[in-house]
Amino acid sequence: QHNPHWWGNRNTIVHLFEWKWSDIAQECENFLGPRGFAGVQVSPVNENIISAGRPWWERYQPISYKLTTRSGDEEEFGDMVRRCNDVGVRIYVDVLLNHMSGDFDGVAVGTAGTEAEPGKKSFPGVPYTAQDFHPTCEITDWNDRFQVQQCELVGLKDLDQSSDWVRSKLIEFLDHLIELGVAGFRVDAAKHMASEDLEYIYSSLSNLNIDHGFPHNSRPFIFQEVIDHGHETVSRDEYKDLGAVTEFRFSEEIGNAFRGNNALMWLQSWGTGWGFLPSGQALTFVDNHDNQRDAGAVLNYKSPKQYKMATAFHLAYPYGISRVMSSFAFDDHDTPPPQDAQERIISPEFDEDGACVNGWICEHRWRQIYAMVGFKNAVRDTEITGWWDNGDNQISFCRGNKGFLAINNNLYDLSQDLNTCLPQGTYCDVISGSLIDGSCTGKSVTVNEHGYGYIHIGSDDFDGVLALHVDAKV
Ligand code: QV4
Repeated sequence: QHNPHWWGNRNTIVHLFEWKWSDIAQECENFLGPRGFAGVQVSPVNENIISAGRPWWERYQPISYKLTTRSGDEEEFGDMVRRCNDVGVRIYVDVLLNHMSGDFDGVAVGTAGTEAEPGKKSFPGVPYTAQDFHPTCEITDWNDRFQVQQCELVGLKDLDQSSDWVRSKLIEFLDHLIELGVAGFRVDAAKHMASEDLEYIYSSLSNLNIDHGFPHNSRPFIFQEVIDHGHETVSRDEYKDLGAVTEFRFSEEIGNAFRGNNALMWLQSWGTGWGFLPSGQALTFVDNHDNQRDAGAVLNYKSPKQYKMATAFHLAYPYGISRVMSSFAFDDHDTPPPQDAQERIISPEFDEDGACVNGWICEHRWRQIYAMVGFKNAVRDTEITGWWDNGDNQISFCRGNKGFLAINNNLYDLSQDLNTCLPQGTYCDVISGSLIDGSCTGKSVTVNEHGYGYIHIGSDDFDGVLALHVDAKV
């Protein structure tokens, strides 16, 4: 279940973290479809516990499988899926199969109004009772398989996926989403579930809904959250044949490289050469909603120049199933999404350039990022050729004769003739500007009959990247 069911030549997923369904529906129609995005990962859809201050992570504490959250209800969800599919943008849902909510004093009321007593492992909305869960214990040793898979991840009540009842409820929930037209799932905390149990669940799912444009016998796309930095007892390899796996080493290494801890010249062997999973099994990202909040190597929107360079490389280099992050501004781990005084999530608003203004970051609307989504579509199915580097932090390469990327992460200028591999002509650099009505608002590069062009990226240029492709020929 590794096929994401992309439409046409599209090939980038965006995670619209905490967005409301009605806003995503509009975003599909107004922005993602026209810009060639392939799909959206949406936040958890099922009912969750209500935590004081409404941190984003309350949505990782389920109360029932009713499709009502702060992002909207079932009707709005269904409407979003249909409208996004209509413009060729797939929906992937973040699903919580590992656990229900953590402890709560007394009776909790979820976002759909369902009551539960998590402390007693009682979730009548499903229903689940204590016997559907593993006995309570804490994970203290992350290399102890029993603890990782049968104890409670941060105290979240740990479902027993070997039980027929639990399996049937999980399958029913996922099938309901398939019926509504989704293309697949991000499986949260997959590492905390036995791969045999997941295999049973995935293989029991219905085919995708043909009424939403999926071919007969299409299997749901699965990508599993397994954090494996290497040498872990529970490894990514146990899951990779069941579906794609989040490749966290990609995120860490790309952050390291673009923070300057590792010369970019080494990226020539990026991918399996770095010990990453085979391309078709790897879900790749510069940052995700968890690790963007951790200090460390991982880059996020707070280091925009480096972040845009890393994203350009991510989307230009042919490796992995790419996902870009679209965040809201945060100060700390618990910052809630933009919300009003009644704690309702607010809709993103845009300025005249299309950038988000009211607490939403919308990296996917940054020109340098959506332009690379277009680049990736334009160069689809080409190989990497013509690698060049200066022995340090200046690199360039071609994608067949369809695209060319150059990056300068040195503190001096990149100025020289380079092989772009492109047909003769003038091309618009889609990073510094856009091609509008046949003229380029940024740098343009003239490519001669041998495919060479003069490339300049100043060390103090606003962006450290230059990208040319055949769909942006002046
Ligand atoms: C607290 C204590 C615990 C204690 C517990 C019990 O910290 O030590 O056992 O109380 O009383 C929130 C709080 C957390 C709290 C917990 C339970 O932050 O402090 O525990 O709730 O009340 C998200 C957040 C978590 C959040 C959780 C549930 O990141 O902070 O916990 O949602 O709301 C590992 C896993 C990996 C996981 C990653 C975070 O291998 O699978 O940790 N990633 C996924 C999601 C992530 C999500 C979960 C898993 C859980 O990407 O966003 O956690 O669904 O690496």
